[in-house]
Amino acid sequence: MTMKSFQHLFVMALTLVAFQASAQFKQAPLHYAFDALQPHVDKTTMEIHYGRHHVAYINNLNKEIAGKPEEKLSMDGLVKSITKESSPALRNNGGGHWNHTFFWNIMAPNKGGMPSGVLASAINKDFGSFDEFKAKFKGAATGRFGSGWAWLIVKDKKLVVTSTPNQDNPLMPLAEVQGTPVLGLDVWEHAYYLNYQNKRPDYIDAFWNVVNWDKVAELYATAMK
Ligand code: MN3
Repeated sequence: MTMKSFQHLFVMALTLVAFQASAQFKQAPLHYAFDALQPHVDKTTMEIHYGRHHVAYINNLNKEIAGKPEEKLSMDGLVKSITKESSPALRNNGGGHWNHTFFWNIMAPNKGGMPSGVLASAINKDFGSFDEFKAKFKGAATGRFGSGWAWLIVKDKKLVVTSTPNQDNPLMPLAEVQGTPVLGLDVWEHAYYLNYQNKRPDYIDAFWNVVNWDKVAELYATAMK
């Protein structure tokens, strides 16, 4: 083999290694346009949030797990494996990827309104009414100091409102309140600052216009199995 073809082979092998290392977690396509959630979530925020923030979590996650057993895990498996002993890079970026993937999926254009069926009954049973649930969720979202998420989760077959700091997730064994998320709201400033500045409560109120309750009902049914 000539030196040149050896070098060529070496570069190809390196490319393959780099490709495999970054191929574990990928961003799913957004199932609506960047401007589809306007005026509630503005186009520029969606572009930057989906196209830069979420992508950075994925890239940093793939970098962190390259060559490690975590590469073989599913997204749920990865998040459920994160404990207090995990590296901050794994915790923040693993959570960041899961949380954002989930967030894009529970929103959709021309949605909002009220939940129906089994989910609506469960909300009434566990919170008293839809309005009481919304007030509780808003309380969790406004009360989360700094960056984090507000959640509606299923815990022991009941619906519970909770919140997590940073990119933590209720599926992580380290979460203060553990359960399966069926609804989540990103309350990091990057999620709302361009459109709402410091008015996080206005962003939370607007969120109800883009919640895809059909998707939430589906997640609820799965979590109750
Ligand atoms: Mn975010």
